[in-house]
Amino acid sequence: MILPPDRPAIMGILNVTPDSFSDGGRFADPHSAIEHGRRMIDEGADLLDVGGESTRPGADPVSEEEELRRVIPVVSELAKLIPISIDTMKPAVARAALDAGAFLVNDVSGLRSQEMIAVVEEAQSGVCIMHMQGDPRTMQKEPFYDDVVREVLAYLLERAGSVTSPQIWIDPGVGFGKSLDHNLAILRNLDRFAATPYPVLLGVSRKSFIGKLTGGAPVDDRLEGTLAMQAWAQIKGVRVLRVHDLRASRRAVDVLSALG
Ligand code: HH2
Repeated sequence: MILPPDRPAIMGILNVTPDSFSDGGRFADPHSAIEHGRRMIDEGADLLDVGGESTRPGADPVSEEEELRRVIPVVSELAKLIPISIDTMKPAVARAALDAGAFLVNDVSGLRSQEMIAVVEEAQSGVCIMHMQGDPRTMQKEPFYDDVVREVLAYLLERAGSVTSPQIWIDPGVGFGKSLDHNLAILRNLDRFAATPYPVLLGVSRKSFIGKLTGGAPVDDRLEGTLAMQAWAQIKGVRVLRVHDLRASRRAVDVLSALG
């Protein structure tokens, strides 16, 4: 897809899962997921990110069969209406979703798997490479870096060099094997990510670090914190914002983009 030149694209989050950290269970059946996707399109989404496996800290992995059952009907239907990315760590799910009409693989495991690289290469699809230290079950136990910004950036650039996809996005992976201080260091330095040749995607929506910075606000009460951080990301040159709250995010982006 062609990214808007004058504002970040808004990627609506569509979790077809019973256990995602903020909207788990709300759109777990394909019918309600498709309806929610349509609502996000009406509210100004530029693309939708369909996922069938929660990656929240401690989440249990889902079988390939179950993940396919959750996401493929949703991808097939919504790809007729809007660009779709598939949020998966499984090469077979990525391949099936691309066949069903998705244009990009959002791989939160950051193209660690040769098989995933082969899927993207063969389809010449888009890919978003996200950085994660460890895996979802263990990643928040004791994340450690000498220099988080340098290490995450180096990882993303190295992996981006491993594919010839026509559309490569990078994502520092806020909350994925990172402490509050690690997240803040990355956010302070977003311009270093934005200075690479690759568009930067960022997901801060409703994440736990926003709860921590707002006196322990619960997950359904993190909108102001989310919008504040997304505005900062927009100013720092982020090209794609991954969001739960479509209408509010789109309005905030449109107002800020009026400044040019
Ligand atoms: N965050 C989540 C999932 N996928 N993909 C990218 N590229 N960047 C992110 O920051 C990101 C992501 C986690 O959020 P969510 O989908 O709301 O929850 P869950 O993983 O529990 O389904």
